Amino acid sequence: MDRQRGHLEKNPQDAVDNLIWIKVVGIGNAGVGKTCLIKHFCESKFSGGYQPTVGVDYGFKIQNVKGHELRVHLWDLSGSPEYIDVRNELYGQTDAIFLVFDVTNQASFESLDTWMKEVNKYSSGIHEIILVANKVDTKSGKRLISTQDAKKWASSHRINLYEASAASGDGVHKLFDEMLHNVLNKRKQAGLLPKAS
Ligand SMILES: Nc1nc2c(ncn2[C@@H]2O[C@H](COP(=O)(O)OP(=O)(O)OP(=O)(O)O)[C@@H](O)[C@H]2O)c(=O)[nH]1
Ligand SMILES: [Mg+2]
Repeated sequence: MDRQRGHLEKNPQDAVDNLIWIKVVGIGNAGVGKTCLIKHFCESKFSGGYQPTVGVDYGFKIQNVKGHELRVHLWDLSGSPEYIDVRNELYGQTDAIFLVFDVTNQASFESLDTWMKEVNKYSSGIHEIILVANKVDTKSGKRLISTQDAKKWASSHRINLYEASAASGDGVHKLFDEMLHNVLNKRKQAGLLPKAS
């Protein structure tokens, strides 16, 4: 290819250096759909089989939000109680947490208080927390937790509720986009953002 001097608009190293690193953590009971939500956000894919996350999984995605290039680091924590020590090591320096429950699983909703206690105990610093009601694609007869009950819980903890389905993709991009927007706004307010390109 015939490349002239100055052909590249940006020095690749500058582009990498300018990426804003964001750490996102997903929590909630085993089987609520954390891994599937992340997979849908990163790859727009869904598979119906259940493979429990062993301890922790990790992935990243480059995402442009409001003219800023974000390198979003997604930490997918196992919801199984046996991995509490692994999770607790990973809460530090978190920018955003998405707390998930499954609308067809009462126990996953009842565990939300325990998850909030874990977050308050082990994560430090200012971060964005949202509640995700997942699996809203399931038939209405199977849904056990209403939007109203979920909203009530979320507003009592002063956090936003998002309804989503990792299976159909409904609501998935909205929840991640708004979460990342809010993280950026917080950084901006703290004077920690470079100028958008
Ligand atoms: N119908 C439906 N099923 C879903 C949805 N999201 C996930 N599932 C299914 O729920 C099961 C568990 O999903 P995972 O994403 O592996 O759950 P997890 O929260 O990561 O579970 P752990 O890794 O064990 O903590 C799988 O069989 C998925 O196919 C959804 O939105 N709708
Ligand atoms: Mg998982």
